[in-house]
Amino acid sequence: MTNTTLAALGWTPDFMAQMDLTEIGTTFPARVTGVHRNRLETLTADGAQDLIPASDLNTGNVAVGDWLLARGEVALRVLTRHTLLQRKSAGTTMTRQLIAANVDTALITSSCNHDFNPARLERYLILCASSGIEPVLILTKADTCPDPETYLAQGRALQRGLSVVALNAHGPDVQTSLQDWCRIGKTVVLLGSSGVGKTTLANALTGGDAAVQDIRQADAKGRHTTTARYLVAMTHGGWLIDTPGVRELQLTDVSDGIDALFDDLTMLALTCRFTNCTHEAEPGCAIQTAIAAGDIDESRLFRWQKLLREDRHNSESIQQAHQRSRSFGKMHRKIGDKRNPEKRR
Ligand SMILES: Nc1nc2c(ncn2[C@@H]2O[C@H](COP(=O)(O)OP(=O)(O)OP(=O)(O)O)[C@@H](O)[C@H]2O)c(=O)[nH]1
Ligand SMILES: [Mg+2]
Repeated sequence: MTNTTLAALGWTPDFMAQMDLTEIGTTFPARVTGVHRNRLETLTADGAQDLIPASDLNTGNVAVGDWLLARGEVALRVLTRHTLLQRKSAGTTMTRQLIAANVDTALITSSCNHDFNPARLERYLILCASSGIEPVLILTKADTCPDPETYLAQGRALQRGLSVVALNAHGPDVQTSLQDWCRIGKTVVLLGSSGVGKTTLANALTGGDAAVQDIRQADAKGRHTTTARYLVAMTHGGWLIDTPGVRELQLTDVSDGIDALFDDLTMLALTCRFTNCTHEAEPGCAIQTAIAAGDIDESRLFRWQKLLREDRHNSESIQQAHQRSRSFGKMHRKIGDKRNPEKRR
């Protein structure tokens, strides 16, 4: 096993530092490239290897991009991640879904057309801010847009210092345009709605030929061409995770990310006369004053408040669901104890 190979896979000294003495020499690191219910696809310093999860390793808690320690054919444990992207699962179930682990950069993708939606893009930016992942906004289909510059300006306005790139995902310059983020040992993830061109970009960066949507059906609702997540090598080094488009990204436990993206509003709110100001009609509201002066766009205030309400609701609901399942477990154990003569004694 060579360290250069592991480093190229994204292995860093602080993963090494997590191995205890009994694990050094008896286990080996493996990076997860695909997750299945009873099987994990990985890459090790010796190449691709399928691993079986140990009995106490739930593959529901393993994400593409994770580093595992393995012995023989068995995956033993997941090493603490540098970063983790997760979202609230679709539908009403109060669970979180892991998207990808140990990602350095998120390529948040949108098209330069009616698909461009600030509220939707802000959700991805918040997810990145709360996970410590650098976001880059990629605006695809610049070849079909008469004025990409207006979209570039709108994109830059979403977050201070945000890198925004407009391109044609079918064009010859994709690798050059994105080379700053696609380097040896680095991992990028493609995020964005269905049909914006994530897989087209992935193919350009990996030299692959994964299926992309037929452009005539690109607007058909509910069509998702990419259905699973995999870690794939990029042509000039680095690793890429393509993801299926999500219709609406639901956030949970991201209040720190919301504060970071809307830090100007958060700071301004501290100067309102009332600490519990709702920024609607109270006297001395610093935010309403800034809106009246044209310093803040009112729609941004609405988006901020909506996100705060949603995050609070989802985080509380998930906590309540956990509490419910804990008390259910306790009740179950008590009933079990009563029925079990060994424990009744
Ligand atoms: N003209 C043009 N077409 C593009 C560009 N990027 C993507 N497309 C087309 O847009 C359609 C959708 O692209 P995909 O790459 O499948 O989109 P996706 O984001 O992976 O979609 P899901 O897998 O459903 O999430 C395809 O027909 C692509 O050929 C671009 O920059 N310019
Ligand atoms: Mg796709």
